[in-house]
Amino acid sequence: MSPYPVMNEPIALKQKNLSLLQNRAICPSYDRSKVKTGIVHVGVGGFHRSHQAFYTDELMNAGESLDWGICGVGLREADRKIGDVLAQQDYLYTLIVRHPDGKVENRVIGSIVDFLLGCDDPEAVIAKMAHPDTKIVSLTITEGGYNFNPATGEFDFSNPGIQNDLANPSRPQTVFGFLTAALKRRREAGLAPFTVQSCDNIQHNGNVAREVLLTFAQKQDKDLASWIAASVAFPNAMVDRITPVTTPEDIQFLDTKIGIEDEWPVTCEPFVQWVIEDKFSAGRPSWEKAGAQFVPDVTPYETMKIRLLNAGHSVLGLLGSIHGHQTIDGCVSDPLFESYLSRFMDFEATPVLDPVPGIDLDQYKDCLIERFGNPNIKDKLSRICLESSSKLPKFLIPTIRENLQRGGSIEYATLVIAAWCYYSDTGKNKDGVALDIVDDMKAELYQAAKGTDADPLSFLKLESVFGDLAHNETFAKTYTGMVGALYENPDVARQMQVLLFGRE
Ligand code: CS2
Repeated sequence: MSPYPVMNEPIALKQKNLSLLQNRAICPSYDRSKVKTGIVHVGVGGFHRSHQAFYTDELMNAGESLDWGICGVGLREADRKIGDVLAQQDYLYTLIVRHPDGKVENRVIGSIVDFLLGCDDPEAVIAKMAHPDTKIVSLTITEGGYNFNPATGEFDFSNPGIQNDLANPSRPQTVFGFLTAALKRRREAGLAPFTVQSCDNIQHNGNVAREVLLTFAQKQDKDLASWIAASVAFPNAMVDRITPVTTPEDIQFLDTKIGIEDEWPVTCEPFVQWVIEDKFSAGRPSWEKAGAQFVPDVTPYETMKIRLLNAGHSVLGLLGSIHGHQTIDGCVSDPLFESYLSRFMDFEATPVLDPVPGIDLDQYKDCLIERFGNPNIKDKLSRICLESSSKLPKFLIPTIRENLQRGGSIEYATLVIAAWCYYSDTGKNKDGVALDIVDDMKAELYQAAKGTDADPLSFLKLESVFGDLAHNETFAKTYTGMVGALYENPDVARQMQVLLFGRE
């Protein structure tokens, strides 16, 4: 029997219908008409909606201040759809929290109260960021959005959006142009600056945001750059909640089983974590009351999360794609992949991690495997492998480098790089089925990978990704053996078995 009662007609998700939806989902208990916008958030993807917006909604439900509502911002044409859907639903959406045992909690989130599209009306976005009520501008702009070369750390001024923003400061296209234009306006108006709060999976995300913004601002207005350097806070943070891409089945589930018409809900796991440095320029919500943790130094937490969870995802994503797996839970239910992931975490990632205050790493890793195995979170490998060129330099390559320095094991991670080469070159899995590769560097990755026959190290010569890794003899030797074997026989499971058990 279905665990859900037979529903009456589905009800459209809108403010005026919230009282009718109360018995179908947890709904905001606060008066949304009294919510002020204290946060402007750039990048309203699934992750922002399952994480920061969720924490903020929790706070308001708990009776905390209503001064921290969120105005979502999209900068590109591709963000138009989410803006339109949210506007049509009075900025409400449903978070579908799926537990491993099949339990589902549906919760209507009310903390987003507005949305602006930068490419339509840049002035409206600048004005909102410069508004006296705005205290925080937060970002989920993806690992690649910080616009620096991961190998050299240099800011990419050749990016056409950056060129536009330097030439037309009042009609910016990139986040850097918007932030500087709004901070300039606040300074001229005698207002305190907002905090710039990064929520991306980058080691020292706040420091990185500061560095790239200052580099950009210096080119535009040195005096403004000095003011930003002296007065804007950029807290570092570790953010975590697995949030797969919304599927038509999620929409259908809400409509037919729960009776909520929501055009763009978000599905996520029950686990959620946010560890933040308590450094804010103009105050902050009491997110600790909703379970966030404020610490003086977030470094060990973020390193742990990026090098175990995110790197673990990439390990499964690339090896699993070639093998023919489709999802992360599909990978960890395969004992070979589960053992491989554990071994990578225990032998390669953990030895180069510092101790993390209050966290038992063995428990953390067990919990990761359990989270990855949640059979109700169908996290597709295509999402995990998306933009690998900006993920691997942050998630996996630092572990290889540090192990090379201290003579540690590198085999498990190196096979992932070899698999990435094979994947970029052939675009197929071991059985010849085409894979859907989405990466800003797709063409360069393909060019470099396709030279492997003539020169086994060809792929590594992409210096913006690998830096000087090809010059390391130990790495070059290990990689050459693995990539050669993979091109000879793409049955990646054979090589995984050899590493795990010393035999096929
Ligand atoms: C994933 C992350 O994009 C990726 O490769 O590892 O999106 C991951 O699911 C989140 O960081 C979880 O917090």
